[in-house]
Amino acid sequence: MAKSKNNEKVSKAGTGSKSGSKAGANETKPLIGIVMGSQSDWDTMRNASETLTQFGVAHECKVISAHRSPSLASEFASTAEKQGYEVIIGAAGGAAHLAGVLAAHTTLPVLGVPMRSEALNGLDSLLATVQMPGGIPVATLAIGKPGAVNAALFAVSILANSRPELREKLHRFREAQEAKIRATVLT
Ligand code: RP5
Repeated sequence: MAKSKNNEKVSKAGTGSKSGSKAGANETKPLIGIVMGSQSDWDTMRNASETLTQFGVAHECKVISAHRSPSLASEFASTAEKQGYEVIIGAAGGAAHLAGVLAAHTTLPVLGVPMRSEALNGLDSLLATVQMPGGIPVATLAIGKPGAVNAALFAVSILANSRPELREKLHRFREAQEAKIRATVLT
């Protein structure tokens, strides 16, 4: 993955062809923005990035803090649609308002991933992310690594609505998971 600025990583993997007017074209512009509140979230959120890479989905990872860099947060989210993003993943821990703040500035789908925190083991992050008042939705995933992986998978299923090749990859992913379970022998 290329590093473009201090706080950004860009994956240029294409998704293959997109249905509609762009059929057959490789999509190398980031479709998913993975935004996290701190560098300390990266160990968890790299799992989201790796999952998107596995599906060949171009994405960008950034550190943006809702409270330490509030204007950057609003600038990113309010221009995300114009920049071509289709889904934003927002990850934060503690008083985890990042996903909600991003969602306040865009109508793109925002998926929230609560980080495991030191003080309350992520329960604080979960409640802060999930309890959005009606009107500004944040679809919240599980705490930590499973949430990071599932946010990426959820983002892929959103993109797959208009990209048959991604839908096919999701089917193959599920089949591989099932085959692994079926082949499990307890010793
Ligand atoms: C949140 O505070 C971040 O998302 C992170 O999970 C948590 C702790 O941040 P650091 O103090 O490690 O930078 O804003």
